[in-house]
Amino acid sequence: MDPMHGYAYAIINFTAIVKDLDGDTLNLTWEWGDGTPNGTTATGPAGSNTVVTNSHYYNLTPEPGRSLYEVFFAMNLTLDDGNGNSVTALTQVQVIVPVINQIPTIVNLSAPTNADPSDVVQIVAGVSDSEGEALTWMFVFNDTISDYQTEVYHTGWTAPGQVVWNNITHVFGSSGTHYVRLNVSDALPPYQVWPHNISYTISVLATPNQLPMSTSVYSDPESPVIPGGADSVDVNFTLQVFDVDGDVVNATWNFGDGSSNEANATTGGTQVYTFMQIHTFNDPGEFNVSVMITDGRLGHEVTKYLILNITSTNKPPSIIKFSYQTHCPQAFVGEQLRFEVVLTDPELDVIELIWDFGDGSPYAYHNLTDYFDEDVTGYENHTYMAPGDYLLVLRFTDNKVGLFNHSKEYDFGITVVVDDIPPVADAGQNKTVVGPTIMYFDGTVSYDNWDIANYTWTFVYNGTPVTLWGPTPDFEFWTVGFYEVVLNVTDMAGNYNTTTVTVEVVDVIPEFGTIVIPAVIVAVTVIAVRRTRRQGAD
Ligand SMILES: [Ca+2]
Ligand SMILES: [Ca+2]
Ligand SMILES: [Ca+2]
Ligand SMILES: [Ca+2]
Repeated sequence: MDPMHGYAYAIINFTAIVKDLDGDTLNLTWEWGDGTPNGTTATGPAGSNTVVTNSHYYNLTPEPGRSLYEVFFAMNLTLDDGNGNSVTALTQVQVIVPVINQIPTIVNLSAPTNADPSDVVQIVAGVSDSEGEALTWMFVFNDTISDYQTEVYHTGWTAPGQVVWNNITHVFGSSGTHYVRLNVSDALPPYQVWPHNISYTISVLATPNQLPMSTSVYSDPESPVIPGGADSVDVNFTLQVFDVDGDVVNATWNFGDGSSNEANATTGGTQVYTFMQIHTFNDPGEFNVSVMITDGRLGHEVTKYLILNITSTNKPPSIIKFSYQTHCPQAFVGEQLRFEVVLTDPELDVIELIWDFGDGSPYAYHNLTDYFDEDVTGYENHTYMAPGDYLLVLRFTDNKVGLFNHSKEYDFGITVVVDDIPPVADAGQNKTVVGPTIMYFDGTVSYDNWDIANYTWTFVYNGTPVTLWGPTPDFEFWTVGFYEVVLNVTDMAGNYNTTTVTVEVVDVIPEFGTIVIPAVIVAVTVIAVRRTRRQGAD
């Protein structure tokens, strides 16, 4: 037997009056009727009424769910006089089992008050019994016409008073009121009767679940405007939702601008909920704002749309100044030109600038951000490699949408020519100097319509060719003689021109110069040279 079951017992005292007409000694056999071994006693010579007593300990096993009930035992007492004479007397022993067994208690029986007929509905049932006895559960489903389904469950022994949960699921299948009756008993058949069979009934209204409902989506402001100078506009959205079944309603917002979805949810119930979202739009345009609401049931998705038109007062950028430098009114082939453009934008937006030099060379791309006093400047160097008339195009935009056209263009015609004008070489005046001395050449008076790229001075000194480079080279003459120095001047385009300057190196200054003015100049030059040398020696 389960230890929880407990036990009871009864000590029954028996008294019998016996007599043997022959005065024999009597042997008594006590059959207790409970299956335990018989008891045996004996009398002395029992010629007259003799009182015999005995007692028996009846072990009683209490039965589940039963209180104060009677148990009967058939006790047989047999007398034997040892001479083959015996007699048996039957006595019915009535024992009342004194156990007080409490009835179980239905602690909980619950289900949703409303359910879709096709829903799998959970029915929660909890029962406790003071003795923790094994329980029999019977769920009876009734559709107001008949008990159409009965389910029976058994649960085992628990600690006394522990709540036993026996939750089940049920599909009601048809619309209308359904009753769920739970009968619970802690007794075994045939004792599953009141008061140890208790019952409790709940009702569930089965009605088809309805889609959630909502208002339209509202935006505030209705027609949002991104003000010039601002990067974005905040828009408030509202939507009211309602579910007649009290289901939790979830909403998924898509703002149509590529941003992540946002969500709202109710906490259930049949009141009207208002969903709110604040979203920041970074660009003007037409946006399809959608909200999908659902009560979580298959096919119960409801979507509402709002076409939101966002405008901007942003103004486009413009060019303030365009310039470039060249050596002539026209640019030369091979000349590196430096272009400069100054732009402005009312909102100081980043300006995307594309340079198209019109000669098929790759475009140059700039993102101008470095504003100074509301202006931003772009530079680009470019060299045209062939002569011609080119159309230089600047395309620029702030990549904004707003007032006016924000894709702008600026054209500039530029003529590029080949430099075919040679430079003019000038090697300075012929000179007569007293050797030894350092002769300082000066070709800086040479000029070209573009630019001189190279100066080369050549002469023969002591039978050896000498080459000097640069506009102002120098050479130390020791040997008296008459030297013809050729200056070759080459321009950036490779055109060149030559000239000759003579240097006469003498021992002494001639007393009389053939030409007065050159002699004076030479003298000045020499003095200057000597002064320089002395200073160098100091
Ligand atoms: Ca009980
Ligand atoms: Ca619903
Ligand atoms: Ca702008
Ligand atoms: Ca030239």
